Parts: sequence; C-alpha cells; structure tokens
Amino acid sequence: MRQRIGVVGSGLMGEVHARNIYARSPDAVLVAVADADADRVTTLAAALGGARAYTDGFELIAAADVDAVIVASPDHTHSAYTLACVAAGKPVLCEKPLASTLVDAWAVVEAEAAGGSRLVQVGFMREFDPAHAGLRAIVAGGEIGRAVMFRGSHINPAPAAPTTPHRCITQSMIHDFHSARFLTGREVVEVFSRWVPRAPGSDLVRVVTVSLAFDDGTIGLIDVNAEAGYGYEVSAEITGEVGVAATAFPATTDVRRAGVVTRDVTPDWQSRFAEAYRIEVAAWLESLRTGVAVGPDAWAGYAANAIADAACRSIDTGRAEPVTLRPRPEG
Ligand code: ISE
Repeated sequence: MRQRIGVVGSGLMGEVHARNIYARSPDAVLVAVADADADRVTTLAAALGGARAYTDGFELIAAADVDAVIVASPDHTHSAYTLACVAAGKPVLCEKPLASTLVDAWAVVEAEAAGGSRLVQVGFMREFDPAHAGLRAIVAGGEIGRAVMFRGSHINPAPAAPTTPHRCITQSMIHDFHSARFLTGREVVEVFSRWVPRAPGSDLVRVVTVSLAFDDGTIGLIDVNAEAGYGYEVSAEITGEVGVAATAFPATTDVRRAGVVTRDVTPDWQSRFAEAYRIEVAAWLESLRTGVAVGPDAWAGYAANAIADAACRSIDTGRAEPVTLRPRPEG
C-alpha cells in the first residue's frame, strides 16, 4: 500500500524532503504540507501534485489520511511535533537536532519508550551518505583494527547570517557529534571547546574546535569553519590500530591545464548531501513498509544533544566538561 506522508515545514529542508517523497511515487504519496507561512506552503503544495496545505503542523499530524510524518520545521519546534507524532502512534522522520534543549530531547526518548515501539528516526543524513556509510562498514568490519581516534572537519561557505559559537555547535557541529558516535560505536564522555571570533572581541564565530574523549579511551577532534567562503566540505577519518580510513573527496572531475590542477568544491550542503537525503527518505519509506526501523534513533538524537550541551558549556567555562547521559530506557 502507498504510504501517505505529511511534511511539517516548507523551508529549505521541508522542500527537499517533500520533493523527494513526491519523486518516490508510487511507493509513497505526499498528501499534506504544513507551514506557518501560508503563501509558501500553498505554493509548494500546489507544485507537488496538489497536496493539502496546512498552516498548523499539529493539524497535519492529526489528519486521518496522514500515515507518517517528516518534521522539517524550525529547530525549536522539532520535539513538540515529534512528541505529537509519537502520541498519535505515527512514524516520524525528524530533522536534526531532535530538540533544542536536552530536556526536550529526553522527553522524546521517554515518550517513545513508554509507547513500546520505535517510531522516531532522526535526520542525521550522513549515515546514508555513501562515503560515510563506506567508512562505517570498514571500521565495523575490523579492517583497520580498533578505532583509537576520530577526526571530523566541517567547512561551511557562509551562514545566512553570522553565527555564535553556541549556534554553530547546536546547528552545525551536531552532525559531527553524531558522526563521532556512529563511526566509532562509542559514547562521548567529555568535551573541550575552543573558538576564534569573527573579529577581535566579537561574539560571532569564525572557527570552533571540540576535542572529545570517548568511554573506551578513544579520542577525537572536530573543527567547524562557520564561513570559509570558498564552498562546503565535510570529511571524517578514523585512525585504527592497524590503519586509517577516511571519506574521500566526493566524485568530481580533476582538470589539469596550464600547469594547474583544478577540482570543483560543492557550493553548499544541499548539493553535497543531495544523494544522502534521497537515500535517507527511501530507507525511511522502506522501514515503514517492512516495520524494521533504520537509521539514527531518538537515543542518537538525545546523545548528540547531550554532547552539544556540554560543548556549549565548555565555551562558557573555558574548561573540559563531562557529557552525562541518563540510563538508556529498556526495550
Ligand atoms: C545545516 O543546517 C545542516 O544541517 C548542514 O548539514 C550543515 O552542514 C550546516 O552547517 C547546517 O547549517
């Protein structure tokens, strides 16, 4: 049977997901889109086969003909919509971050566990990026021995508006926290953050690094450049006891001419991860069909929020900060 999908949010990510669902026909049908911006949501819904447009995401979630939901609204609304889906017993693919506070992320973990079945997938799409999935397979297969170090580098071209170290951590680096966990298979127990302002004395950030300690003694280092200006790049590397494995430069063409080699850099995250988003949605739809959940779960969303929380505290205190996770619910 065709899955009837509703998408909450018609901004950048909502549109990417809505278009990917629309393109999955006949496996799935996009029945509704919601956004507080009535003009934007009406235009998108009309462009995608005449889906119904709502200005209230909760109404969309409650609609009898919506079987499952994608939440791609502003970050601070993620957990409330996800909780509404869980309460309605509807599977939900929630964009990252799962919540904008640790308390709210935990509320989702608890509510889902209380309901007794897994309904939440969190949109850490790098798990579905072929380069990251390949790296995980190599590490998990033991080819480079036990992981002893993780390195992640995340270069942003320039945000819509200059950002603070806290926002850079909670909105951008949170992906790298998830990569650190899913690539090593370990939990992070301590972090230490450093940052450089955009200009001397500014509250706005240029670069942030966070060093990580994992529960088995593995270490890690992440850097995020908030506005490199030249393009968008993400890489991840695992040093193992007997080798090193890393994501490679995404497939492009090198040109050698007049004594120079040139290679294109993807301009933004939408183009770098376009395939990952398509694979992510296809895997989610398949999980709805088979009943076998895939991808990052609510716990992964909560754990990434907990690391981000500690990294922000470390910005404020200038010291290493512990990452404390509550006991994981049974089930
Ligand atoms: C953006 O919100 C994303 O999720 C991208 O994947 C990330 O690379 C970027 O830094 C964020 O702003």
